[in-house]
Amino acid sequence: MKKAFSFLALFLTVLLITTHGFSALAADAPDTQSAITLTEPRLGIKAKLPNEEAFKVLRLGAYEIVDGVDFEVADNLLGDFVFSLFNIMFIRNQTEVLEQLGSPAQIFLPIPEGYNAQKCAVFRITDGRAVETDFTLNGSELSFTANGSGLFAIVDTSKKPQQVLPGDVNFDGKIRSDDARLVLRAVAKLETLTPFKELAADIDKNGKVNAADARKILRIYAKLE
Ligand SMILES: [Ca+2]
Ligand SMILES: [Ca+2]
Repeated sequence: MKKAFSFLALFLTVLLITTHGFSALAADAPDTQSAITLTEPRLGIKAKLPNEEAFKVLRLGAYEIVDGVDFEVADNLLGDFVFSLFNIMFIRNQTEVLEQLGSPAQIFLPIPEGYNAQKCAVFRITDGRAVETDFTLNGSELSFTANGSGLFAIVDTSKKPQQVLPGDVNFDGKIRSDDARLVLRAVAKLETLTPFKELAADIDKNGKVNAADARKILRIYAKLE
C-alpha cells in the first residue's frame, strides 16, 4: 500500500515538473503573432499590446483621479457633464512611466457604475485640452487606442451635475440600499467618491458626507420619508 502511494507521489511530481516546464517554455518563447494583455486588477483596466511592446512594458498602472490640479483641469473642460478621470500608465522598470509607446495599445476600461453606456464619450486630457477619442463598446467595457500613458476621461453625456438625483450615489436612477452602502463605505474611507457622487451622497445638503446621509437614503428607500 505504502509503495503504491510513493509511486503515485513520484508520478504526480514528474507530471508537475513536466507541465510546469512546458508552460515556462511557452512563456519564454517570443511569439511575434499574438498580442499580450496587461491588467490593472483593482480597476479592471486592461491594455492589449503588440508583443514587442510587452517586452519593454512590464506593468500597467491606473488610478481614478477625484481631486487635485488634473481633476480641476478636466472639470473645466468637461464641467457640464458627469465624468470619471483615469490616469493610465505604462510602467517600465517599476518607476519609468512611458509617455509614448512604439506602437499603440488597445485599452479596455469598464464603464463606470451607473453610466449610460449608449451616451458615453472618451476624451484624452492633454496639454489643457480635451481630445475626443474614438472608442468601441464591448458589453460593459469601452475600448480605445492609446499611444502612451495619459489621462482619460469617460463622460456620461446624458448626465449633468445639476441633474444628479440626491441620494442616487451610483447614478442608476434609483435610491436604494446600495447607495447607502456606498456612503457608509466612503465614511469608513473604504471608497473615494468622485465630486459628482459626493454631490449625490450629501442628501441632507449640509456640505458633508456622513452616516446621517446614509440613514436618510435608507429611510427614503424604506419609504419612511
Ligand atoms: Ca442608486
Ligand atoms: Ca450630508
